[in-house]
Amino acid sequence: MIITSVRLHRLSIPLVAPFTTSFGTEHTKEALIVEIGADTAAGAVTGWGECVAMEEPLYSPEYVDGCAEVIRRWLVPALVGAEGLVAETVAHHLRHVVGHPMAKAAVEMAVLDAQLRAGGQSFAQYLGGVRATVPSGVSVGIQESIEQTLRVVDGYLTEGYVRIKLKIAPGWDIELVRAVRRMFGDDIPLQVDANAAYTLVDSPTLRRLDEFDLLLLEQPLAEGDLRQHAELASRLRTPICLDESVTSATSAADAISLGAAQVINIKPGRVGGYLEAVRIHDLARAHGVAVWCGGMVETGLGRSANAALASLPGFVLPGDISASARFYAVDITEPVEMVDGQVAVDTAPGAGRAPLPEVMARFRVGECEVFAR
Ligand code: NPQ
Ligand code: MG
Repeated sequence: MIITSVRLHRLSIPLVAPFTTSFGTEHTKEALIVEIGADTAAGAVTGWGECVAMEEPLYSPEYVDGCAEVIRRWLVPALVGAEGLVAETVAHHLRHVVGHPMAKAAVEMAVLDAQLRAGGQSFAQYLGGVRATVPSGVSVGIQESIEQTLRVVDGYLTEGYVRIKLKIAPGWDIELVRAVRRMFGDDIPLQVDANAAYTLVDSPTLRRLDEFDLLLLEQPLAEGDLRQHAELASRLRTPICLDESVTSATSAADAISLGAAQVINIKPGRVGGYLEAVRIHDLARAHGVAVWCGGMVETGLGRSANAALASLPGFVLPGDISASARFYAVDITEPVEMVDGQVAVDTAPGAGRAPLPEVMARFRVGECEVFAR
């Protein structure tokens, strides 16, 4: 294909409730959507990509307005002149730019979406999906009280979510998990996510989680602490799952080799795109390491693409792929639905759904034409 136009859309979308993690509270989703126009053998097509970077660099070094700048100044100029551009060569054309996986992933997703729309193939078909639906888990933010958390968890279980993930932080961990287990029993699939809030000094506290039979403990230590995660894993029975630490197939291989990750949370944005996400899936599967698809509070665009990824055979644990309604009263695409604990994998060409212009207009806080031929 040849890229004929690139437009960035900055949106601020209200959340149904504030979402609090160990690193902060979000009231809105600060979204960045990449729209690419391309000429292909099948004619002119539009491709859509979603950048998952947050408003502030608290989860990872990237942040949404920084991503827009990197896309505008360095990524798009490196692609517009490329002859015979395909999604499979986007990462190669962008390799001179150090880091910025979330910015790169957004651009690659838009190119892939355009390519698959032109070719009439869905994300799931292209990526190698084997399931028509994926089990739907939900991530529960830090609440005002344990009682409030129990009410929120009860609501999600009643809705049908098949797995609960509790956000934890120092001082908001053992008694929380104990209360949830006491109220809902030992049979509900339950896991916790620390978003890097602990250090190895906390291992006696974290070891107390072992009595609650959790599916996993997600990212207890800092992003760069692979060796420390391996040490912690040797002290705990609960499997360690890495999120922030896995930024590429290379770091996934390091984590597996070191014994730092018994499970891996794959987020396409964090690792530079859906193609690298599939490579991590393949690597983990070859090593017998379970993976599941994480979430970054995506709009329906990224949410649908994540469901497609999660339909690959190595995704053996429920992901953070909840319904649009978990976060949004109004999504910018047709909402992703959860029915009987499952999210359907879209079968339409490309990412399955596209942003609705009138809804984007409602939430738009910025727009930039990066390139037009
Ligand atoms: C995680 N996500 O697994 C994250 C981090 C996270 C679903 O738990 C706005 C945008 C708020 C992205 C809060 C879930 C967010 C966000 C948390 C991502 O670690
Ligand atoms: Mg996480």
